[in-house]
Amino acid sequence: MTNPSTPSVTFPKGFLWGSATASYQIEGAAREDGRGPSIWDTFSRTPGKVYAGHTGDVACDHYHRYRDDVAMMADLGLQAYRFSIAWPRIQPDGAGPVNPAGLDFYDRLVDELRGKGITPVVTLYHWDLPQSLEDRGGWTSRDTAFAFADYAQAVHKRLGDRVETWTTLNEPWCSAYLGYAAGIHAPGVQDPEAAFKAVHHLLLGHGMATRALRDAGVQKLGITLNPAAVSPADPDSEADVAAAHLVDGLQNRIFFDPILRGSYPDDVLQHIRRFSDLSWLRTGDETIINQPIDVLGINFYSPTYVRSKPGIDGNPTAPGTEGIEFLPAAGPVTDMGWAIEPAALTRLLERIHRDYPGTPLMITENGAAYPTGPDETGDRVPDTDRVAYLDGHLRACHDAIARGVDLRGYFVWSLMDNYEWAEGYRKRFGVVYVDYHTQRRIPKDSARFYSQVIRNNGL
Ligand code: GBH
Repeated sequence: MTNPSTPSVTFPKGFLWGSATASYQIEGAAREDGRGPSIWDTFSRTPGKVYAGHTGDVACDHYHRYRDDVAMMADLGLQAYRFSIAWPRIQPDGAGPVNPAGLDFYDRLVDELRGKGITPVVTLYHWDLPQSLEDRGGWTSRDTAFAFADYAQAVHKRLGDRVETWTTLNEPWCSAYLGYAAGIHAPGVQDPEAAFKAVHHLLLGHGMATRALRDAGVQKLGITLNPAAVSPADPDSEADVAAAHLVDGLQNRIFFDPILRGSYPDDVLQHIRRFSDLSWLRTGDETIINQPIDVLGINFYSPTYVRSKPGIDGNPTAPGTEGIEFLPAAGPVTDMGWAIEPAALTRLLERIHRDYPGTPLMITENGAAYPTGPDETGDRVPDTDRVAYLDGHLRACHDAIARGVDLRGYFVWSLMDNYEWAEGYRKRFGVVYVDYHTQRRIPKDSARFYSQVIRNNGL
């Protein structure tokens, strides 16, 4: 661990330090106070979809323990907390009148945070779509974009006087491709055209909600993406470079370009034509998507390397990538099997800064799964590997800033161990350990390390 008296790198003054979670991953209380079912309730109950049939019914029971959790955040010295709102608590059927009891919870949470001097950063959508909207087509339906904008306004109406920073969507790539192409996330659909429609309607929903919140006076607005730090396995191979360009198009430019430049890239549209007539892309849509944003959230975990390998099957998360191999990690990996390469984060941030200049960036998620639990004393969780991961990636952020990237803050994923989607509770991303039998929280060594980073504004 670093010596607090000699921090070797210092972040800019005002750099924002926080942690992140998401509603379905921590709240539990799945049937309380009028919450309706979401696609994750349905998916997690479908046999074979989630590890050991785990559901978010109880999760970290944060819905009931939020006061203690906020006190713990304050003890750790967090300056900001990024959490998401469960749409099915606000509109149990995904549309129509709001459920005041659902809004009450976030009202209490926001007040609790502010009372402790912690800045709330709200994400409106982190994957828990009301099931009744999915029954009407989910994100493949244009109507869902309109529904999302209505929902965003309802939440803002209640919390807008106390929440400054708003994020529309978390990782629309995951919603669209994992949810509708690979089918490994809710709603479990496997249809490339559906995935591209979902991308578009998610982006349209982002644009409509952004416009509505802007009109309502919000001044800190953005979206969180999970861009791939994709590189060709052999930079001297033309075929590998072309493979990386396609993957960059499908994961990165398909989001960055309409949001920040006002149109989808031609090569990406051309690619999508293999699966769809694009009739869902209407004149004017790209203008709606292209709303000015104040901050672009970046979630980063691991790099991607691809190479051309004629004959190989496509990656199910990237429709039309037949003949492209996604290389397995060569070096050390986390408990998810994801490769660790902090320099890839620096590269990614520099690339975004270069190709899409002018938008302040924020790391809205970064972290690692490791299984470490309490030692023999029962009170300490010596997660040395997570400390090393965070240390490396924080230095990578600092390197990017030193090279001119306008990076404004960092949110560790995650505050505490939680429901890791299709992996259930078996993967632990928290800097705080959660005992799922007792709901006891134990700050891991990484939490203490992170507290010290915040105190020093550096490491
Ligand atoms: C984030 O997703 C989520 O926002 C968060 O809720 C989640 O708990 C956290 O990260 C940890 O997973 O999926 O096989 O194609 C990150 C999702 C991780 C998606 C890396 C792409 C590449 C491997 N991304 N992943 S694969």
